[in-house]
Amino acid sequence: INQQGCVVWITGLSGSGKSTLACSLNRELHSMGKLSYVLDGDNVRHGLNKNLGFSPEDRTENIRRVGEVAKLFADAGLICIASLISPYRKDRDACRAMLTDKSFIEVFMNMPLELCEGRDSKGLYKLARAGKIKGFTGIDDPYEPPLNCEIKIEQKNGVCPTPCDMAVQVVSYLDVN
Ligand code: GGZ
Repeated sequence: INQQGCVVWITGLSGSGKSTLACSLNRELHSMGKLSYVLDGDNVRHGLNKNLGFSPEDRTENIRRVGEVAKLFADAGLICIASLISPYRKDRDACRAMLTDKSFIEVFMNMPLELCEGRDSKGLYKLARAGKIKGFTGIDDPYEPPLNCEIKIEQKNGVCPTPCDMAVQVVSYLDVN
């Protein structure tokens, strides 16, 4: 193995396609013989971060811990794919600051709220609109979009890129071979 580690940090609203991209990118990298690993907010919250909720302080701690773990993976030479809403800019920037230049690649899922809400695969937006979940990102908790991300994933002519298209976009940026 001769591989330089890095962190691909995927940020965006619930339902914006973060996990889909993470999974597709992971598969693509594996098929290229690269070592990669996905840290997904939803999964990490069942283990490492099961004592954390969705208050601003807990989200900050969630991101901090995942950032530290991602850094360890990168130090070990892996491409670590972190997919979390990570709604606050300062928290993402703190993760970036843990890593050297070029080894933190921020990917912004730039999908309109209406699209994410329309998908609502788990019915969480509906619950948030009904006031049954408080502090839901995009509804009554802020999402601060990146100001200087490396990669933006967005619709073209009103069409969403496929999981494969998204993965290819990231892989080309990473310049792995
Ligand atoms: C946002 C919430 C909330 C609130 C539960 N706000 O789409 P999902 O369901 O499967 O993924 C979301 C997940 C977000 O966890 P993260 O660790 O990525 O969030 S953060 O980075 O902000 O710490 C969503 C679900 O948890 N979920 N309550 N109030 N998303």
